[in-house]
Amino acid sequence: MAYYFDEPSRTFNEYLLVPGHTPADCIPARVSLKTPLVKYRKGEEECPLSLSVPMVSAIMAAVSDDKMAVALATEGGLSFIYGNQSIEDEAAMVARVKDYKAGFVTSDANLSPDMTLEQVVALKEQYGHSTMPVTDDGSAHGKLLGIVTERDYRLSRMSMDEKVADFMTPREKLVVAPDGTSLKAANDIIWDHKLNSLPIVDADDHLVALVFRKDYDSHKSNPDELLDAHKRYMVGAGINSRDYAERVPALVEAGADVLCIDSSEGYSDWQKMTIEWVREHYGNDVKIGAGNVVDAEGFRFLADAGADFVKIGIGGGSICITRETKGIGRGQATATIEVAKARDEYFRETGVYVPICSDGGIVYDHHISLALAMGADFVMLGRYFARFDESPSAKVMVNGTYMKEYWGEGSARARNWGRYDLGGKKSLSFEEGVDSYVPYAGSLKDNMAITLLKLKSTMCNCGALTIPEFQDKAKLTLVSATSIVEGGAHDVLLKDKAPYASNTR
Ligand code: RVP
Repeated sequence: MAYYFDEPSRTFNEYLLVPGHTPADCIPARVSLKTPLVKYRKGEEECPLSLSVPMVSAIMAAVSDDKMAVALATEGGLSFIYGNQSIEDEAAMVARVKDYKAGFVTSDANLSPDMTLEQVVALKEQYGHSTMPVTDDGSAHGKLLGIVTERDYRLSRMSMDEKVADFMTPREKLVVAPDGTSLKAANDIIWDHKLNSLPIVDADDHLVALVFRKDYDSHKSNPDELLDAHKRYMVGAGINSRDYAERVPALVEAGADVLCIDSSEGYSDWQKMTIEWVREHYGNDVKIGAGNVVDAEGFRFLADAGADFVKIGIGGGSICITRETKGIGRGQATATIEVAKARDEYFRETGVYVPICSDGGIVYDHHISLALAMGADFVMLGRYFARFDESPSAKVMVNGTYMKEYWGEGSARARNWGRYDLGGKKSLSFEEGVDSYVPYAGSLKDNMAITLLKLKSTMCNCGALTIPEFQDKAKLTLVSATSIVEGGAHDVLLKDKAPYASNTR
């Protein structure tokens, strides 16, 4: 006979936190959001890999590329580069994150000396940069011949045919610094010479990068940034349970800090075999998460198989229709609560703490607080990050409002059938995800600042200064349907709904 769970399957919307005592020194400025990313013997050793903030971006083509990874690591979270691309392309994205030197910019708008003022103006409009290097071949790393800034030309006085060579500031008048110059030293040169930008050149005078005054300032103002032992941004990468023998070595070689098996349903022998292969070839040096599961059995299976963290969630993603098409899944809150209990039991039995990640279904910022209070160590988000400038998808105008495209990995657009496949003919695949728009929301930095402040504030309401303390002290209550109505603005006529809604979703 089939097994029946006693409790219904519940979502985050059905829960609220009840405040606890807030001591006078419990203020958002003192809250630490540091959280473990991979398993460790809690109480005996430090976690070898932690996040500064408990947010990771989803393993999705519409969400996590190298640009997103740099932006998120700057704020203390981590991206998992999407795996539904060739091994070479995924490894190249990982390598670009690891090679990224904060403050050292590879210029995307470059000039050659024979270009015209008209082309300069067009490039400025296209890229929005007022400083453009001039190189012999017009590339980002050609031999440096000069620089053009707005101070070099006057549109009202000059002909649009004038050549760059005739009005650029030539190489001999430029202050440059050699490759290998530290950011601090570059900044000193910028200040000493009252520059706005400093070209970095190699021994043959080829352009390596530009350092801008404003970038150095922003670097200093990111105390949470997630860096490895060599001060490079940390990055994760998605893998699958088919081509791991080729993909894992390429990603490790490229410098991935952590891997995650990306599958809609992770309680399977395929995941076990993938983890075992990694352990056989790399021991514990390569960190690998697994999932997704939604109950204690699934967690135990992956923890026993050696997963470094376990991801929770089936069918709760905003673009996911797995529950409709296949009738499998579980409410994200219930799944998180049950897996968290299994994680704690596993820790009591073995002394090993396996972090868990609540993946999908975070709609409001306060859902992050709820997921953590329920025991998640961190959360994975797709829709949330897809809305920002840094996501790889297109920004489009729909009915007068800016939107970003966002599509599921199980949609016909992504064609990531491997994530859902259990073997068999590809032609028989069916969709488990949709293609959609999400409202464009601006920069990741601005949005995350608000989200994290809300989280810290909630933690203080519960008297907690750290995530483990929050999980320990949190008091949660189920809500009735009518109390949900009471929780929103009600019985008033809203003057302008837009700002209220856009901040939270
Ligand atoms: P959300 O943050 O609610 O947009 O959910 C993102 C999550 O949804 C992903 O991390 C993944 O687990 C899941 N997903 C991705 N594609 C699909 C699909 O097409 N069904 N689901």
